[in-house]
Amino acid sequence: MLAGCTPWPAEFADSYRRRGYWTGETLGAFLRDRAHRFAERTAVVGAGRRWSYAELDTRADRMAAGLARLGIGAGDRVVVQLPNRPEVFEVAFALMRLGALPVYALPAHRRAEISYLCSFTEAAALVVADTDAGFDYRELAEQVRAETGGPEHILVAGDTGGRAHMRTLEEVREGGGAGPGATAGPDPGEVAFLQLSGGTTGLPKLIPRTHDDYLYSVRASAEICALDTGTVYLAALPVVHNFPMSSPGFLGVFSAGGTVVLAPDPSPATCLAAVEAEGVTHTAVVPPVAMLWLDAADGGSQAHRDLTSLRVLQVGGAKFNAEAARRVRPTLGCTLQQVFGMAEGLVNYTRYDDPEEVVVTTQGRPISPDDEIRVVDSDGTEVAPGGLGELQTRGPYTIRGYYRAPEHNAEAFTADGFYRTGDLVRTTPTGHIVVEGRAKDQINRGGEKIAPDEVENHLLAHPGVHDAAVVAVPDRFLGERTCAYVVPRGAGPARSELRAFLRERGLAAYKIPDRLELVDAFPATGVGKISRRELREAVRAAHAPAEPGAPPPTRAAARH
Ligand code: OOB
Repeated sequence: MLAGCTPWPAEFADSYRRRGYWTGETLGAFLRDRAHRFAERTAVVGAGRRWSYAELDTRADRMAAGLARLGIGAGDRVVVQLPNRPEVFEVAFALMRLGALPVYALPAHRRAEISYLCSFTEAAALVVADTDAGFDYRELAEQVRAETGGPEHILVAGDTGGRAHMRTLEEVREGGGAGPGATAGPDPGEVAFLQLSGGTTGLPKLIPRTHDDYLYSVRASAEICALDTGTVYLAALPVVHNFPMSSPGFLGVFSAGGTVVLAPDPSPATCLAAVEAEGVTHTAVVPPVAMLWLDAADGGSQAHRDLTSLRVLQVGGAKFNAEAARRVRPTLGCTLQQVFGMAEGLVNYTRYDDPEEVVVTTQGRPISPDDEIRVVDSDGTEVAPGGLGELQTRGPYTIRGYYRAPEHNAEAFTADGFYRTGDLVRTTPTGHIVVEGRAKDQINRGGEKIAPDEVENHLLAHPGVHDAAVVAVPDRFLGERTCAYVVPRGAGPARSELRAFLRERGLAAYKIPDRLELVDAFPATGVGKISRRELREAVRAAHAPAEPGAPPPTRAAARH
């Protein structure tokens, strides 16, 4: 296995193969097989293009040959930051056919994140769009180059704008010739790509997923979601995220021979128009987006849309409020499916034949009979059935360790290989999971995950900041928003200056605190050095949530 990754112990790997979960297929071979079976069917629609399965397959081969000519090959890491355009599939499959690893970055990431990804993975190339949603990714790539001295190749979907040291994807593809050459292809047990974790510590962790483990979750998801050649799936979220990639996502759709429609943004105006125009049957969104769609369809700006083709709305990434969940069927006329997943592996779905009450009040049950689930208290002891505790899991598609992170792995995984999800859950007698809260140091801003530590470190780099604590504040729309409490040094910076400072440091916009509060001091928390986490708890307790309708501070908080 790729250096810096933790393989499954042999007895587990053998058993997952014996049980038929790991079939020995690579993602490159998977696309080839579908191209044979579904050749002229439409695989992808987006950015004004429609590609058949055969066309996507041929393009991926040509792109692979072109990338190989640049010297990109097995084991190389390539940071891919592309919006929802068909090229993202071409590039991803090309890299995986070569045994090179896409490292998926979100379109929202900026210099801080991309520089980190490029240097941490020692990336051989960075693939970006020219411009998207008014942002110039080529400039970002130049800044990353200037900051990190790498990567060697910058490849642009679209136009390089005359930058001599960048190549367009078209040039790479055209320079490649007909096919991939005679490479044996990667081992199906190898890591196929690296995905970003939400992160709980200062820097995001990378998640290595193998061909075998990932394709199992894809096939099983496509089956649970009953996808077939008639499926038209709208990718409303960035497809590089695990949810629209594999739960069942575009890969599940390819698995079944359906069509993926790429939406450039998740707004109701864009997406509900696409549902009507393309006859979309399935789609996946995060809770705040679901709420916008519900309001737009329910007498709002998109009330005139014909949404009768829509069969399933998946909602996941953060807890979907039961009241909003109840509105899905009457408003959109489709089935709700709750999805509780994580890029580390485990994915839970409510099933289509679950009673309505289960669908609106639980976050589903695991994909696999071999997903092992354990709910434990703070000592690591299993709680009684139905009790509240932290979810730990291990199974045929859940990683055993992050990439190049031995110290973090020692904390994030138990000695017997269970992943500590950091989610507080309880299970129902039917085996469904209800997510009740979080034990981990992470903020979930409408599905976008933020590590408070990472933002605090950026704030602390400002000379006018003495101390900083970033905490979640409840929010009816996003679930949570971020608030940074800052103790200034001397006169201290203005709030607007701090925000500008974070932007200049190249932090993605969703990580910039929604609220900034300047305070004289943080609450005293006893003697000695306290952890950042304890500090955040004290700060949270000292400042009652300001959101109207939010729960009152707890008694412990009121004491401060
Ligand atoms: C998905 O993946 P990630 O890696 O961005 O985030 C995982 C975390 C979970 O540990 C949990 O804290 C939270 O996001 N989460 C949910 C949830 N789905 C994810 N919390 C409550 N209810 C839900 N339905 O977010 C992801 C990956 C694959 C499929 C769906 C979501």
